Amino acid sequence: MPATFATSDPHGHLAELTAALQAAGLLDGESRWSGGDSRLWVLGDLLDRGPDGLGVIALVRRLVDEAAASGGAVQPVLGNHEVIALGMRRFGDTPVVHRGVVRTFESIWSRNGGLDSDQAGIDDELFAWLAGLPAVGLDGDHLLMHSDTTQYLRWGSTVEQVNDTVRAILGDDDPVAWFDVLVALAQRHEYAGSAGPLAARRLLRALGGQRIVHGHSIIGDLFGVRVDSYDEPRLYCGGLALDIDGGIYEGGPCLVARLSD
Ligand SMILES: [Mn+2]
Repeated sequence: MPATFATSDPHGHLAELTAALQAAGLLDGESRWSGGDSRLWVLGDLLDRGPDGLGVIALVRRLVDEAAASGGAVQPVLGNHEVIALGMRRFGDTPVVHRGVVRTFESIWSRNGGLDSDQAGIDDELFAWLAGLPAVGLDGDHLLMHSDTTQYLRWGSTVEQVNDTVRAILGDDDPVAWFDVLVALAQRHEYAGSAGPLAARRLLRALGGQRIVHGHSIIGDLFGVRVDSYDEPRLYCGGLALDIDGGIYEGGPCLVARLSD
């Protein structure tokens, strides 16, 4: 059984991501895949906020090919910042009436660390690649996704349905439907607190797996601790959820979780 790893929310921090993957034994000194038949999940928010989102995307795309050639796999997952960046690219400052409110992708993009340098590199080919990323994945007992929300269930009751629905929306030109995806993926903290286990079980029962692995909510924020006070993912929700977002852009660690051997 090959080893399975997950990392999340690199947000344009190419050097930190590279170093973390090297420390995990998945990249060599030349930044080439050295993980053999291991599997690595990258749980979204590749770009925005940090200096080199395009560099992060280029690394991940190269590793998808290199890992496959070694009998392993690298599987990126859609984050809310991919949707923000793609929405900015496609709809820009076009006013969108969403739930009775006039909004634009540009205002959300600019208020959430969007970078012109990332936008400049999103050509049609990269747009299609990002828009085609799965929203959720199942790997053994692990259910992997970007956001700690049950909103995924609005798109279907199986992993395949959820991914097909989101892909169809992002493959189309309806800005209101795009905004629905954006708002849903911006939700967070639903597995925390006393209601968390019920929410987590509902998601796991529908989509499969025994444990949710997510990014999106920085461990320091979710648990009210300093981002320099931890160097491991945080298991919570009675063991039903694992938060792997160390909070790179706030000075926290780039975490690489080893999910199984
Ligand atoms: Mn996020």
